[in-house]
Amino acid sequence: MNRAFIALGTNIEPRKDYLDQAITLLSKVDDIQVIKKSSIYQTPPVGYTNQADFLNMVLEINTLLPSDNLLDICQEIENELGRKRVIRFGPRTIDLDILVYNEENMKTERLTIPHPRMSERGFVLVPLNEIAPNLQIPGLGQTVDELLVDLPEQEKKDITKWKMAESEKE
Ligand code: A4P
Ligand code: MG
Repeated sequence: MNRAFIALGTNIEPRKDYLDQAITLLSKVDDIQVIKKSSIYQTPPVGYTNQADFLNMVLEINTLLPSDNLLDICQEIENELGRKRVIRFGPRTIDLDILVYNEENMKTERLTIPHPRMSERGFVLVPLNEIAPNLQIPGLGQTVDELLVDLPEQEKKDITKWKMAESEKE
């Protein structure tokens, strides 16, 4: 059994529905079990800032799939949920990134693990720290909580736990 962490991000409404649907679709795959879910966080956009705030969260999964097949599944789910690639780092219905896969430290044409930008990103480290603070990030020699402590305050500010507005609840 392989242990992996997947980051989810969305900034097109209905954002909460996209997160829920992505988790449902992942859970439906025979060879994937969702083990842990972080809270949902509201986060200001990073990279390309002229876009709406994101909801981000992180999942821990067990899977029998090799990492490249796991990426296939992530991309199929992105496509199924209407992901369009218009602007790099731009608005998206759903983004599923593989953060960590076992102790792998690898780079192929289509897959880099650990995710190359994860250690600079509050929107990844804050939810990951909630479910796996002691996880060692392969190749970095640091745990998630150590990376988070080292992250500049600027990257963490305005990241807040998200609660659905009363008016949006069914
Ligand atoms: N790829 C390589 N390694 C991986 C991996 N570990 N997991 C390749 C997933 N994919 C990986 O990704 C481009 C290519 O990366 C894929 O074809 C895959 O083969 P993409 O999802 O098509 O494009 P993208 O999402 O625009 O690029 P990427 O690299 O995922 O973007 P980032 O770096 O994740 O940035 N601000 C906030 N607050 N919250 C966010 O979630 N997300 C981004 C996207 C920018 N700003 C954000 C957020
Ligand atoms: Mg992506």
